[in-house]
Amino acid sequence: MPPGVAFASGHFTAENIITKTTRSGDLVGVFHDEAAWRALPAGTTIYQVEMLPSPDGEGELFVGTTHLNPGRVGDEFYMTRGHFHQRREQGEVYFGLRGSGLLLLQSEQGEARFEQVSQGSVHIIPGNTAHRLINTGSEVLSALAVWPTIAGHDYASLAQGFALRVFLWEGEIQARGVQYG
Ligand code: M6P
Ligand code: ZN
Repeated sequence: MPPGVAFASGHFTAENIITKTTRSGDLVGVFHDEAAWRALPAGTTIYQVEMLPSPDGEGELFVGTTHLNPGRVGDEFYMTRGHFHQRREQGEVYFGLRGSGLLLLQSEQGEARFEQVSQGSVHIIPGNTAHRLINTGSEVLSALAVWPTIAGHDYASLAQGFALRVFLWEGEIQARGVQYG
């Protein structure tokens, strides 16, 4: 049997699945409201990534699913750390499996935009584009991703954060630009 993915839960049906958990305490400096972030138990799971085993090397692909919990740090929705690829020219595909949220995309020049993620949505992330998932719904947001094994992750270039943040403000989902300086 080849590996599969259960549409309802987004979980892989395969042997040798590799799982990585990202907890609140891992996301230092990621959320806007530092006091609210400190108030969360450091062991609170924000997201988990399941991956199928892949060979490494030019031309090979990773397949993984991110399961991003619903919740907020202060008024800001839970989100992944987000990254550029170390090999900047390498792209990626995201595919919405369950839940609802946003895919935040940002160019090297700092221009940011969103795509709506929902069950069945397909997102082609071009090269040279940072990407982050944001769960604006009340269920787990699961999205399958396919990316080249050679792509690598560059988190350091986003140490200042993305140019847009997403909050629940007076009962509405609101994106706000961020001023750095
Ligand atoms: C997706 C892919 C992975 C990534 C993961 C979590 O599954 O894009 O490469 O690691 O999401 O995102 P991040 O690394 O930004 O925490
Ligand atoms: Zn990526």
